[in-house]
This record gives sequence, C-alpha cells and structure tokens, in this order.
Amino acid sequence: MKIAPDDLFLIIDVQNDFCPGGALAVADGDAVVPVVNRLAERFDHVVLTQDWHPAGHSSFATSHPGAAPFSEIAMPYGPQTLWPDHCIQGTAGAAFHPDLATERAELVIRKGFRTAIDSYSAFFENDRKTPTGLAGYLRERGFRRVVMAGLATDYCVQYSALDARRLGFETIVVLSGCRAIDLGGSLAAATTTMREAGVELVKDTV
Ligand code: VGL
Ligand code: ZN
Repeated sequence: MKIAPDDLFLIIDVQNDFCPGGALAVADGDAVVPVVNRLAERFDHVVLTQDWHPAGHSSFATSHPGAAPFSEIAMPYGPQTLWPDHCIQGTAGAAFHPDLATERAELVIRKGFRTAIDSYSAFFENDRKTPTGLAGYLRERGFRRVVMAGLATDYCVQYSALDARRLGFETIVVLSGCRAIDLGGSLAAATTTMREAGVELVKDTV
C-alpha cells in the first residue's frame, strides 16, 4: 500500500498492561512498539486509542464473584469475556508503553470508561451501538482510509477494523504491528472474519 495524505494511522492500545509484565500481557506485545513508531512517522495523521477502565469495571473477572479470568458471561448487550483487572484509569498499567512515540498523535480516544459496558472497538462499545465519537471525528476531518496496528489483533484491533469497514472507511490492518491474545483460536477466527468483511490485511507497508 502507498500512504496518502487522507489516510489515518490508528494505533490501538499500546499500553503497559498489554505488554510483557502487564496485567493482561499479550505475548511479545512490546515488539509492536518499534514497528508502529516507524509506521507512524510515515503518516500525516496519527490517532491513538487507550483502554481506560474505572476500578471495578464489569469486564473484570473480579467484579463477578466466582468467575475466572478468560471465562465468558452473558451481559445485557451480549457475551463478554472476563479479563484480569487491567488498564485502570490513571495507573501505570494504563499508560502508553514508554517507548511509544505519542507526540504526533492528533487525538487520543479513550474507551471502556463506562462501568457497565466494555469497549473493544475504537468506534463503538461492545453493544455495537454506543459511539465513541471517532467516526464523526474522522468524517469531519475528511479521512478516507484507516490503517491500523496495535494490541490485541483478535480483540481491539479486530473490532476496530470491522467497525471502520462497516462505517465505510477503507480499512487496512498492518499485521507486523499487531500481536494477539489468541484465546481458543481467536486469532485465526479474527483473521478470517476481518478478511470476509473486506478488511485488507497486510504484513507491512512499503
Ligand atoms: C483489549 C481485552 C480487554 C484489547 C482490551 O486492547 O485488545 N482486550 N481490553
Ligand atoms: Zn479492556
């Protein structure tokens, strides 16, 4: 792919808790940092997302007595995987990885801040209806195409990519800048689902 002036580079959740040593560590998660930094330098416009939960968030297993992390429960808006406590507002775990180049970001979109609902996608919370405002921002700014990378491929990257596509943006995921949680085959499923939805998956940009 060739980068255009109306492309947006969207960096998903490159935060300490998703990196080795963090509360919800993604294997090799910190390996995306140099890749996304190098990519970000080549785009005119960069936006970051930040998973940003209040303590006691409903997606935390600890909020459901007896429930194990990585199990699934039924929430009013559908099935929800329960996670270890992570990315709690204001904690070191919620901060961006210290080597992530954040200076050129034009917007930081925080998500998951409502106790009763999780938000994987940068565009809609997990009811797939409550907007974060990012779609309106992109439209007003005139972006045509969203290129994304970050953590985790099979959760927040996938949901963001599917929503970007559904909203009518050309959507590209740069896989070399992503790492997955991979719960029970979720990476393979995410790859297939994204491809079938018309999301372009590329190894790298040239
Ligand atoms: C994420 C699980 C819970 C992600 C965020 O960034 O992919 N996954 N919260
Ligand atoms: Zn989260």
